[in-house]
Amino acid sequence: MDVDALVSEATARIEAARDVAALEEIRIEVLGRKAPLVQALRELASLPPDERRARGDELNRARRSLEGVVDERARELRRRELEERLRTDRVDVTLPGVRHPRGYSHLIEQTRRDILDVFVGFGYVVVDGPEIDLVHYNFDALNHAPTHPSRQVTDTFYIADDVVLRTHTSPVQIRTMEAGPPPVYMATAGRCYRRDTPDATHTAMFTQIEGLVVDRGITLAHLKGTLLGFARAIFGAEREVRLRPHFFPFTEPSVEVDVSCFNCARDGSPCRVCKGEGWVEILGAGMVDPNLYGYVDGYDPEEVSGFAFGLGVERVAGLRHDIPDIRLLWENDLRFTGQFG
Ligand code: FA5
Repeated sequence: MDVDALVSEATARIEAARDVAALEEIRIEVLGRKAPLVQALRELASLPPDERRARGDELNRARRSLEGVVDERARELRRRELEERLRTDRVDVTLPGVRHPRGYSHLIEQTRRDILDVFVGFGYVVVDGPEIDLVHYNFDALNHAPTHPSRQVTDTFYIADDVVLRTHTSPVQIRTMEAGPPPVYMATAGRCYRRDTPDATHTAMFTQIEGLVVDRGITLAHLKGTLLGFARAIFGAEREVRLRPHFFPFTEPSVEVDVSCFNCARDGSPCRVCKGEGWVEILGAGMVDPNLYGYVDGYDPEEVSGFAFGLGVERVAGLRHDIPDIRLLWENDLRFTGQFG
């Protein structure tokens, strides 16, 4: 074997290797177990002792020389590959980033939270109630006469003779009083269902927030003060409220509550929010009818009194954001909902 020729041929091949993988193939051919040079080293032992040393020196030098060339080439190739990667992987930090769309709460949910936050701030406890409820809670225990029109199948979704999709959140008043003695400072929110024909201010499914306070010495003045605080938190610090007589079966006296218009100078000129009235209706309320205490234990109308109120979340959202038709809130067109994200 001509060792010099082998070394110079292998060196040329190693130096010509185009990448790390090709270099590794060549390394196995010239320095691997089956390489002629390595075989020759293995066969040294069979040589006569006087030839063995000189041949051994020559072969080992050749091997070390080739190992050095391989190492050198590997370093060179790795350096080039790194340079190439740095060149092609370069990040242009001035390019616009990729925007990852973030989720957001639906406007109904945002409004629900804003309103509940106000009452939590007043110290109310937030409770939950079932959307499918007994006629007992939805109507009977709320003092609705057996002939009350809202009980009719044309107004209310019945699931069975004695089970309805609740038409309001007021059943939670009775459930809360059943659950424990006074004092009560409770707020609840949730979906309600009515067979109303959909229009700009009505949908068959909508969201109400209900409040109930029962304690010693509670008067209509407390109700008015509470609703004034609520109106100012939600519609602006300058707002006033006014109570107008109304009727609900479960409150006596009952009132409808208006908030002073937050959109106009209130000088009678045309206004799309209050229609020039200066006032906007926001909710129904009243003093808890003492009859209701008869449906629960531990509430003595001689000892305690209370007020309750209920409002429509979609209507409040519509007023605050100038939404002309609350059906938009349920259509879930992202071009609409995205404006409140
Ligand atoms: C009630 O439901 C009473 N339970 C409120 C109440 C509670 C009074 C406690 C006294 C004491 P009313 O039917 O007016 O009242 O509904 C209250 C609010 O729910 C309305 O002002 C309106 O904002 C909303 N609402 C009622 N029906 C619909 C509907 N079909 N679509 C959207 N919102 C509605």
